[in-house]
Amino acid sequence: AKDPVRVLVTGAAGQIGYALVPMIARGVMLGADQPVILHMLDIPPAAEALNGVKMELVDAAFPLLKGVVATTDAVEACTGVNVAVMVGGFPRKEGMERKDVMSKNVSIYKSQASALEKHAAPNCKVLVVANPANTNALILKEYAPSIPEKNISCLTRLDHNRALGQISERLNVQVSDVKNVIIWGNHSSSQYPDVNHATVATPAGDKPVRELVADDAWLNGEFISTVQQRGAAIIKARKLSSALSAASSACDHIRDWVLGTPEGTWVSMGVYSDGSYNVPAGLIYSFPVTCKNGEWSIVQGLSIDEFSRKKLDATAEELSEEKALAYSCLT
Ligand code: NAX
Repeated sequence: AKDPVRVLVTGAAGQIGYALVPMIARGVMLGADQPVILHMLDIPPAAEALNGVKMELVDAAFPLLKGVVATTDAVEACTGVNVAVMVGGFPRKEGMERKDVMSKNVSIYKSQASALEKHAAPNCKVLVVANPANTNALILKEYAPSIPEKNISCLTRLDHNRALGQISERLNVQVSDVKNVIIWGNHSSSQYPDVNHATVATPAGDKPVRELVADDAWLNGEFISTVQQRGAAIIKARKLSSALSAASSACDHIRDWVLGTPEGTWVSMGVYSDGSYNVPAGLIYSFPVTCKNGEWSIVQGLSIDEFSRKKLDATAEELSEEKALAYSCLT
């Protein structure tokens, strides 16, 4: 039998945490033959709720779950973890300035970066979910210099999956037959969901999404804004933000990273920019990536038309501004 993998979930008493931990314990994230030990971190006001989640995990009697650590101590939570899913953060409350929210998250991610750097297992893979996800991941990277930048990412897979879902609904095809959409940039409404290289599997082979949809006005307009605004639409409908879809996408992100993407398929991940596609280096930016042997690499050589170029640049611009704001909070 395989040795258990230790998976940290921060903010585990929150709503994404509540959806995510049972998925991990069922093998959705790391495979049906991979035992896991869950490490759950939250803050003292949520300690009792966190303990309730632990009780439910025990009650669910998951065969793959070999242990549960539930704690409000970041060092205890980070010790020995192989995968860290950072869902905890400070939410934007009504009337709060962007800078105040940024400042709270910068201090959280700065201190959790140190805890991870000092106590996580070597080669720990980190996924930041909490918003502002790209910039929180960047702060984490800066303050955990011994964690390779290749091991730090943020979640844009939910946006990617939303784009697949919209195409599937529009064409009335199976979502599993749609592939190679791309989310470029920030996990915010400036993101660019790009279908220029996306295809649908048909009995006659893969067909371009653009050809099948045959409605550029929709693809360049409503499709993009629907994906960009989907989070807000969920909040409007549910009075709560996306949780099950966020949790499921976080599992997809880690699973593909660890176990690899299928041949001929890429996914979107927020990763440290090396300047590919003329995206400024030094931002955590969502790119199309393939994964193999536990490492992602940015898909190279895709053509970028003028419409796309503007959108790639606009979301990069927003991320540069966020980065500057984050740095201004550091002093
Ligand atoms: P909740 O408010 O339900 O849960 C957040 C949890 O984090 C709470 O239990 C809170 O006590 C805990 N927390 C706060 N500070 C902490 C700290 N310093 N250490 C550990 N835990 C801490 O929010 P939820 O709906 O679960 O969303 C969590 C985060 O995901 C939010 O930042 C949200 O904006 C972000 N999202 C990101 C998405 C993405 O695709 N990247 C999509 C979904 C979601 O909106």
